[in-house]
Amino acid sequence: MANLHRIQVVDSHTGGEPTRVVISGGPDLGTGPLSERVQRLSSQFDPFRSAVVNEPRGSDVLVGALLVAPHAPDCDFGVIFFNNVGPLGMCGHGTIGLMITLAHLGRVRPGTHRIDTPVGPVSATLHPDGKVSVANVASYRQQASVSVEVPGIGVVLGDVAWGGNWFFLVRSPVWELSIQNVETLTDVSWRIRQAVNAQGFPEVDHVELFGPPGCGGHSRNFVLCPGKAYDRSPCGTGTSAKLACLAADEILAPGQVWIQEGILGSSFQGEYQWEDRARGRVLPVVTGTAHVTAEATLLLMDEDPFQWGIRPGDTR
Ligand code: PYC
Repeated sequence: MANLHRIQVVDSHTGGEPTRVVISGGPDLGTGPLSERVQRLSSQFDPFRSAVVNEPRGSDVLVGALLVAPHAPDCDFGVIFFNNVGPLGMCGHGTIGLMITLAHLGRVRPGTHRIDTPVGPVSATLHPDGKVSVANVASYRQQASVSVEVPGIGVVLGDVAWGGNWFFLVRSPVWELSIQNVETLTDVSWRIRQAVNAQGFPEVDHVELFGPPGCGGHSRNFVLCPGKAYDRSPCGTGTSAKLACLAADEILAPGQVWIQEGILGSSFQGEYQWEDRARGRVLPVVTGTAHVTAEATLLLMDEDPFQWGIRPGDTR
């Protein structure tokens, strides 16, 4: 068969949110810091990203994880996460999925492992009971109580915060966070994102809504990701950004547990320690579980008009 390319993957889900780890068949991104290699992925190998996560092999909600050699000397693995529209800085649910995948493949045992990412190294602890704790990059609130005029909604109040990705965490108004309401939640979150971007925060690409918990946690969230898919899990980087805001507002003390529910009712346990109290920087730890769902080989054939996935602009 002419020009058949094989990509070996393992799929998992973390609280309902899928991750596809690329085990082999990925592009050679060279060496150097992962912040540089992720740029190479975008500039030279974007069709690979699309082939792995987009339809017809994937879907808008799927997050890919390309295993690479680490650059940071103390790391055991390197990973570059990406979604339906481009790369992600870090991914909490994806790191939990990655650890469960590596355990499934017999490549890690319970214990703590250092993982290099484009936004810095993180630690992931695989516990004997199968839970995974991710000690994420330092997280912080950049601006509190930002007021945004959103067409069709009115004034929306929220915080801009970093948790490995940039978030707008909405304080008010509050919407009904139920799975029956995801179309409305997607629509309002997308409009909020556009207004936030236009109002001086172009870096914000995730929007996080909050409401009362439904399963015994402290809060429920709905997170809209950059490519307009909503996170089925409570979002690890979004939970990290939330912890930074709770710390800044003195609502949660260091070491105190915060249970963040996602839109499906699955939850992450979060806690933090201060990295630099004066600068509002926290070190979040997010704990959750993941399950392997498939081992597969993706086939890319030259004669397939959609071998690189369906990308906006590809249709005739
Ligand atoms: O868990 O950090 C996360 C995440 C980011 C985008 C989707 N999930």
